[in-house]
Amino acid sequence: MVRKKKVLPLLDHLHTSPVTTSKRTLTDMAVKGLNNKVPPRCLDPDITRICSIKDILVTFKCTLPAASTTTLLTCWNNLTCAAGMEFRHTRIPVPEYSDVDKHRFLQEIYSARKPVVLKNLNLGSCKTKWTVDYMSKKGGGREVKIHVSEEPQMDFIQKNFIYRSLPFDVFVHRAAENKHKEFFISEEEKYYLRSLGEDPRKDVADISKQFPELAEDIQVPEFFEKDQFFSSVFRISSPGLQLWTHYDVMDNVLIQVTGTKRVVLYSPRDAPYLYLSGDKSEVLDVDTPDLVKYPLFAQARRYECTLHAGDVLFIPALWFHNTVAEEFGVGVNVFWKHLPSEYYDKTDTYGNKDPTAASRAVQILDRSLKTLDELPEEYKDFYARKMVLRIQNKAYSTNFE
Ligand SMILES: O=C(O)CCC(=O)C(=O)O
Repeated sequence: MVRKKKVLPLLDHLHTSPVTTSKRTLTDMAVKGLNNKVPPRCLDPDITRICSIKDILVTFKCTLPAASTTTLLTCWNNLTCAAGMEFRHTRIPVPEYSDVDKHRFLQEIYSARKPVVLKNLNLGSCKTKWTVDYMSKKGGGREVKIHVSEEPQMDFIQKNFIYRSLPFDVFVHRAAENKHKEFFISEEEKYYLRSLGEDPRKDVADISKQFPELAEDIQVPEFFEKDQFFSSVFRISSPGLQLWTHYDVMDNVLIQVTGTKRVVLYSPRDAPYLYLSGDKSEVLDVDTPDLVKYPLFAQARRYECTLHAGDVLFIPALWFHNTVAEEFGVGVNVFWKHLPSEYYDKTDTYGNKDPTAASRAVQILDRSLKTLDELPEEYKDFYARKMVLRIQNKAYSTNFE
């Protein structure tokens, strides 16, 4: 029998709606989907109708007593894909708190190191003042570097966007419209501004320096000491624009001043399921992911919230986040150093370079991997597994949920 512990996460994902599938589809699934991991006999060639995905899994469970959760999930993912069923992650709502002051934030929220939505904070006059016309007038004609993309889903790894410069006032008007008379690629192109420092290689973004006339309208929640401040960044998006899943190394609050934004978050503990490339996840489409290519993604726990004008999302360092602007909107996110300064990379102007000790450890790991290459495959595999165990035993924390 399959051990209960392994099957439980799988059962969490069960869909029970009936599916009809043909013998041909089953054979295709066996060949393509199951990656030869499942003996073909579990797919009875005489079955032409399957009552539910659950029935298939019961068959798998009996036929694959030693299957890991990953293998079972792969089977399940492929079956649902092949049967044309939509994958749906369970959504864990991000908790909401109202009227939180510094004391309560530090006592109740901050120490838990989990995202929360803070409502009803005093953010100053920005919420009512920051219309398109006001922003353009006050922000003026200074040049800003923006992302321009034909597709709403921006992909940093495949780079499906270009960088262009526009005067801030022109940019704000363009970002607020759905169709453009003047454009770079197409009349429905999308825009995204992540504001930068004067010289982005040396200076951090600080709206009070780059946009002082607008910065005076916003009151940033004072949840940290002044000397911990790192940067404040404008995030202005066209309607529909989706920003890739990534993590930052500093704590931050995302202040949604106008517009509505959906944010999906994943715990740092779920990094193994996110197919990382640097600080970004390769899984671009978090709603309908390609589970044949990314089977482990089904195991990532999806936290979700929708930010409305005036909401503030606390994103603890290392929490992955993916945003979709449901309408044109202006956000400001504020990063602060929650660790002592010496932990951070002094050349980091974005808040996303790994702490120096982490970067050094990764360099040493790369050297170790090169050294392992000197061994024959069988030995390399054996010692690599031992090293992984050592890392798990020595460096994994047990101090988490
Ligand atoms: O609001 C966005 O578009 C992205 C926000 C973000 O990446 C952050 O707050 O770190």
